[in-house]
Amino acid sequence: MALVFLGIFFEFTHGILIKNKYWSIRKSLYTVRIILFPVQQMKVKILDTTLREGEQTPGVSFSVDAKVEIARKLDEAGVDMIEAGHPAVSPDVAEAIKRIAAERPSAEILAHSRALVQDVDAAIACGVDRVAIFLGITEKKLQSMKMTEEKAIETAVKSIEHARNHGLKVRFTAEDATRGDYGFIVRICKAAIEAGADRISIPDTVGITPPGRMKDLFSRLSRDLSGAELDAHCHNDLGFAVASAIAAVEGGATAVHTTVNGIGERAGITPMEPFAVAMKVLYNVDTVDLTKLPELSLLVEKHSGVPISPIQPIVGENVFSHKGGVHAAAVIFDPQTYEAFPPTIVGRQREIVISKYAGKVALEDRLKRLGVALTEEELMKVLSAIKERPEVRSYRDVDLLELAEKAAGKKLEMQVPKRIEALVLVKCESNVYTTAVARRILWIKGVKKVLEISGDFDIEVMLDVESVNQMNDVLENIRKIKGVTGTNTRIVLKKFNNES
Ligand code: HCA
Ligand code: CU
Repeated sequence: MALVFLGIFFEFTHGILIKNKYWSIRKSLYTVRIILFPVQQMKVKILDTTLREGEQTPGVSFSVDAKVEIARKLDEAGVDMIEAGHPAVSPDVAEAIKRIAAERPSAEILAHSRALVQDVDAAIACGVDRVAIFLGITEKKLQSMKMTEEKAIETAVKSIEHARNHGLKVRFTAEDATRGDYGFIVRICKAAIEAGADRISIPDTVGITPPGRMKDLFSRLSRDLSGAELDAHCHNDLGFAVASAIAAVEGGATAVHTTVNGIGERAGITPMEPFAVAMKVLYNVDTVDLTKLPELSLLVEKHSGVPISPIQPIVGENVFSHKGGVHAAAVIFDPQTYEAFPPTIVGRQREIVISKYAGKVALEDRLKRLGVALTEEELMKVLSAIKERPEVRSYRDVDLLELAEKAAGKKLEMQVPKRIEALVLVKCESNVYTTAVARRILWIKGVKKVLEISGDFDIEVMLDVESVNQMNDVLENIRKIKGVTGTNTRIVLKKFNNES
């Protein structure tokens, strides 16, 4: 595919100090990043189903208020459709859908439904814009429902017509389509379209379809079901969910189903974050506001209790950090060397980790940012001290300053604000698994250590942060964790230590 220049990203990087004995200048305050995008312009809508598919994650049950809060954030981020739940499941699911629909967000609000008139009635009662009616179409599923193909078509058509007669838009889902008989899928979908469905969902219900096959399937269906809008719903059982969703779009899908953080049945479905970023970076296709992704992710982590892994694309703690000496040096020279796209496009920042893997360039750069300039010999001393302590996973500014003072043999003043250390005592609800809460706290940026303790409180957290504002953020993030009932914070004024 031919490429054309379409995007420029400006980002602030630190200055590099170039000096000799007569002059010094600071250069390259900005990095200009040019990304090439394919010419062919695609369009795709995002349907978020965190509240329906996401609540089918084992262990997850969102409160009605949590659903309303998540739906507001999804709407703010600019998703096109919100699948708010399956009202026939339980009264609280129906209530949440009603409340979300009543807020009249910009996004289209959907209710999920079996191909049953009473399910469709439950959707109508919620005041949604659209009902998503699903029916299993594989031979096995039809056998289990004791239905012939003709009966299945009749059942689908009946529920679709019922919804249309009550003024609802309809999406028809041919459940497990990627394992179904192609001829029958086309037949039942054509009947659904004729009955009034204007969207057809083609789910890879068990996450078994690799991207190449997904693209072919959507190309064929776009041709054979001309006129219908096609949705891709990709499960992640074999790790294909993002790739197959992108392939489906290449094949002709006009909407992709996602959940925040990829939650859902079993291994979940396409996570919104990498899908939306891939659409922008690879195809220059705008979907949602990318800078909203980290906060959406945290919100869903909090309400679902499903922790984000540090290596989760886009939103994981580590994914914009560079550790290896070679990597760090290259990134300091030019971030593009080891970055697919600038972290700023999702509102995050790059970090350079100083550990036994660090090299001279990374260390010098970090010390320079602290306003400390060392001679070559002093720098090498600090570096070898760092390499002698492999157990230190990531050096903090205060530790580096201490090493620099030792190497220089004199007191050095940091030109950045002194860090704040604090101890936070955390109380949990009596029925929560404290270790799960402790693990989640450990992933919050600024948290140094987490201890499970006995006594009036359940967990003790040691913080090391740059400012009072950052301390507030950390406390806020701890309080947001499901199961945390309260915190009690003490700031460290002085420290006495027996460790070397
Ligand atoms: C389900 C099945 C479904 C439906 C997807 C869709 C699937 O959990 O009820 O309606 O597009 O994966 O097939 O999630
Ligand atoms: Cu699904």
